[in-house]
Amino acid sequence: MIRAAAGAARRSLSTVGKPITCKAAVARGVNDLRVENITVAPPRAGEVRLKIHTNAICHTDLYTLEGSDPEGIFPSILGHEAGAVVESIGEGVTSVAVGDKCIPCYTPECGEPECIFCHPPRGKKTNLCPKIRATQGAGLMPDGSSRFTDEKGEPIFHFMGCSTFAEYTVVAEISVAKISDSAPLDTASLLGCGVTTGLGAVRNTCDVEPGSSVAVFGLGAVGLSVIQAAQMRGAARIFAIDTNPKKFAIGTELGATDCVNPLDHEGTAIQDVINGMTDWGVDYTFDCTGRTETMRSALECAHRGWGESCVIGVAAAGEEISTRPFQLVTGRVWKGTAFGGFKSRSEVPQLVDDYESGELKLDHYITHRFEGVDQTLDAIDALHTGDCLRAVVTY
Ligand code: NAD
Ligand code: AHE
Ligand code: ZN
Ligand code: ZN
Repeated sequence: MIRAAAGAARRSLSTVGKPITCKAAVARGVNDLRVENITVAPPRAGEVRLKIHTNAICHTDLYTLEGSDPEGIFPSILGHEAGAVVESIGEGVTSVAVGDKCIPCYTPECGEPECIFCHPPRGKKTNLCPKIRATQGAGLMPDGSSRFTDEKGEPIFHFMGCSTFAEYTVVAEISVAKISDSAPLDTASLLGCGVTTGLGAVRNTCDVEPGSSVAVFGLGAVGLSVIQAAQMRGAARIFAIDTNPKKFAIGTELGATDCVNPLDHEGTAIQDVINGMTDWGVDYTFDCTGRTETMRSALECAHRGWGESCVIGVAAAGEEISTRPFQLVTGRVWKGTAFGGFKSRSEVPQLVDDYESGELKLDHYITHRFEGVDQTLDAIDALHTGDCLRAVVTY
């Protein structure tokens, strides 16, 4: 009798199947972020509701808040680099269960046999599953509606299929990577975007081989994780390039052999500076700034005959890249990467395991810590100071 009553009491306290009112940092407009109470509806079929425990702020969140994202919609809940626990699951969800630790991923992985992106023909590798990209880019769930409403009952849009600047969020099951139950969610959140992207740009997109040379433009968490991965791959020479010399210490600690500040070479294009430090250019170059001019510089200091230049940075709406065709005719390859080419659900869990085993060092990326949704703005301010790699907000 007592056991049944306890069960009934637990169920009555449970939020399963009920709307949850919680705090969120709502992007009401360009550079207009407000902490509000919102209501998060229960997950529908194929969806999962998550309790967000930790949020790392990525530059792409700022880029969208600043109005630079052509897909940017307001009002919306931003955030896409988080550690979470499953609060409830919708009908048909089988890959995660209530209580599982997970990382929401903006590159979903449907894994369906007929998906040529999850199962590419002839073994080609990509992580660009398009299953829900259209609705995700429109700030909606796969059925075309939102799970968020504000205090007036008005809908609020989703963002990158994650929307982690809220104490609770709803995401598609195919966007949830289940991770080890022993993983610390603050560090695990880093693997939701920036650091995974840098690691994957080296390992997957460019497959950097031992003994090669690498040049990294932009030493934020993304660029530094490129350096870390290049060092792990045995690169012989690593150029670390940033206009903020304060970044060179950590760059060197992670494996950079040459630190170069473009501002020290006024009047000389940075690609000419780097080319002047090499015989024929650099084997692999990476843009981690989001500046189209720097993307061109990175390409034009790639090695004659075989150099590969990888665009990681996200450029503002309307920005385009250009170069002389001759740069490509003489053997350079211009490519890009989304989430480092990692398949989210099937490959991110291993990165968490690599961190827990000590093989993958991550703690150094967390330079600032904040508590509570209310401190999201403080965390964003920290990223703007130039002294911050990742600010983690714990909810
Ligand atoms: P960040 O702002 O922390 O770092 C950018 C760095 O570039 C800073 O250190 C800054 O000093 C430096 N910089 C600015 N101008 C420069 C110049 N002219 N030359 C050299 N360095 C310069 O950003 P982050 O969080 O590391 O992200 C880097 C970029 O990658 C952003 O554009 C972000 O949107 C993008 N991003 C893309 C993906 C993807 O999947 N493709 C994933 C995560 C982030
Ligand atoms: N909406 C933006 C997309 C910008 C972009 O390229 N996003 C990256 C992730 S940045 C994470 O910090 C990406 O992986 N895009 C793949 C995709 O499918 O969007 C724009 O510019 O339109
Ligand atoms: Zn990001
Ligand atoms: Zn797919």
